[in-house]
Amino acid sequence: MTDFFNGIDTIKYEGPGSTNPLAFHHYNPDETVMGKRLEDHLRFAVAYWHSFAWEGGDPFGGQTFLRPWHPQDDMGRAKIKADAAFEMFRILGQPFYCFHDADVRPEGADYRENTDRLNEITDYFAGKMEDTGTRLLWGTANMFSHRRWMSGASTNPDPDVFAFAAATVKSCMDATQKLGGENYVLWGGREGYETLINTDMKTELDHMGRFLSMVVEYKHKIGFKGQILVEPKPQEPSKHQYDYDAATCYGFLQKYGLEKEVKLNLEQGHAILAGHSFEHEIATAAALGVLGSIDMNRNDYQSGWDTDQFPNNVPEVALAYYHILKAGGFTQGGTNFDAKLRRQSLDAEDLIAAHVGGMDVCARGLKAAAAMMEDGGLEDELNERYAGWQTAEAKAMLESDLGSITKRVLDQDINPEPRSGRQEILENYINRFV
Ligand code: XLS
Ligand code: NI
Ligand code: NI
Repeated sequence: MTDFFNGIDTIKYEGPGSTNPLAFHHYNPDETVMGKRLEDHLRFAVAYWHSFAWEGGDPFGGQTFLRPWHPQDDMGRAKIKADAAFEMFRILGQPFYCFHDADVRPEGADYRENTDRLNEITDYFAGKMEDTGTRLLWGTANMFSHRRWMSGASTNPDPDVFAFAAATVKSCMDATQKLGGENYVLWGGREGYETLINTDMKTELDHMGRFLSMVVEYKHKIGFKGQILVEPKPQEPSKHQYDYDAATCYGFLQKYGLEKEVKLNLEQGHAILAGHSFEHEIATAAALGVLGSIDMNRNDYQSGWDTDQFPNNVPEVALAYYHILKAGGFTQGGTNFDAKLRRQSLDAEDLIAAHVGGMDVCARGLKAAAAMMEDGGLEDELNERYAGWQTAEAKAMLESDLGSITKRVLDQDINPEPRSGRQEILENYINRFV
C-alpha cells in the first residue's frame, strides 16, 4: 500500500460549472459521442516514465522530486512505485498506462538480471491490473538512457550492442504480451547520428530495417495480437533521428517491406519539432494507412525544445482529433500523455491536476471534433471543392496519357478559371465549434 496520494479522492465528473480543481469539467467517460463512450474514443494512458520515474531534473540541475520510491535502485522501492502508480490510475479512472523496462525496474548488472527484474515487476503489475482493471496500451524498451546505447541500439557500430538490443526488445515484447498490451512501441531516440563524419548511414539504415523485421517476425512467432508502432521524431537526443517524421517512416517501412506490418505512434511535440502541425502528421499517416496511436503532449513553442507538457490548447487538440475521427478513430491505439510536470510542481496534487487538465482538454477537443464531423461543414466544402473529379471525363483522364489530355485541352479549348480556397471562411467555421 501507499499513502502518497492520501487525501485525494477519486476524480469525478462535475460539469463545466464546477470550481473544484480536482474534478473533471469536460471529461465524462460515459458520455456518448457519435455513438461511442468518450472513454472508448479517447483511450487515455498514463506514461509511467514521466509520472513516476522522472525525478525533476533538467540540463541545468538535478532531482527536485523526493518520492517515497527514491532512489530507484531497489526492487522493493520499484514495488512502492508501482503501488503509487496503480493508485493514481484508480483515482483518475485511467483505462490504460504505458511503460519502458527501465521505468519499472532498477538497472541490473547484466542482461540476465535486467530480465529477471522485469519479469518480477511485471508479474506484480499483472496482479494490480487484475484488481484495478487498468490495461496496458503499450510496452517499450528504453534503449537510449544507459551509456551502452550512446551510439545507437540497432544502428550501433558494435554488433554486441545490436545483440543486447535484440535481446532487450524480446524481453519487453514478452512482458507486453504477458500483460495483454494492445501495442508495442519502438522510439529510436539514439537511432540516428551526432555527425555524418563518423557514420555509415546506409549500413545503419539496413541494420535498423533488419531489426524491425525481426521484431515483426517475433510478433508472429509468439502470436502477439498488438500493433507494432514506430514513433517518429526528428531529433533530440540525436542530432538527427532516422525516423524523422511520418512520411520518412513510411518510406523506410516501404523500403524494408514492413508497411503492412508496422504503424506509427505520433507525438504532438515531435510533429512541431519536425516543422509540422500535429494534424499534418495524423493526416499523413492516415492517408498512407499507418495511423496507430498518439502521444498527446505539447512543446513550449518559445523554447523550441521537446518539453513534454500536458495539452492545454483546445483548438489544436480539436483539429488532431478531427483527423483521427475522420480516419475512423482509434482501434488498438489511444491517447498517451507522454507528458511531465514542471520541475517546481512537487506535490501529488500537481500530478493529479496535470492529468485531470489534460483529459479535460482532450475531451473538449474530441467533442468539438465530433460536432464538426456531425455537422459535416468541412466535408461538404471538400466535396464541393473536388466535385469536378466526380465527372466521367475527369476520372478517365487519370487512365489516359499526356498526348490525349493535350488533344482534349486543344479540342475543348480548356482554359481554367481559379476559384477561392475559402480558407478564412473555413477558419471562421471551425471557430464556432472550439
Ligand atoms: C521521447 C519519446 C518517448 C517515447 C517512448 O521523446 O516521446 O517518450 O514515447 O520511448
Ligand atoms: Ni517525445
Ligand atoms: Ni513519445
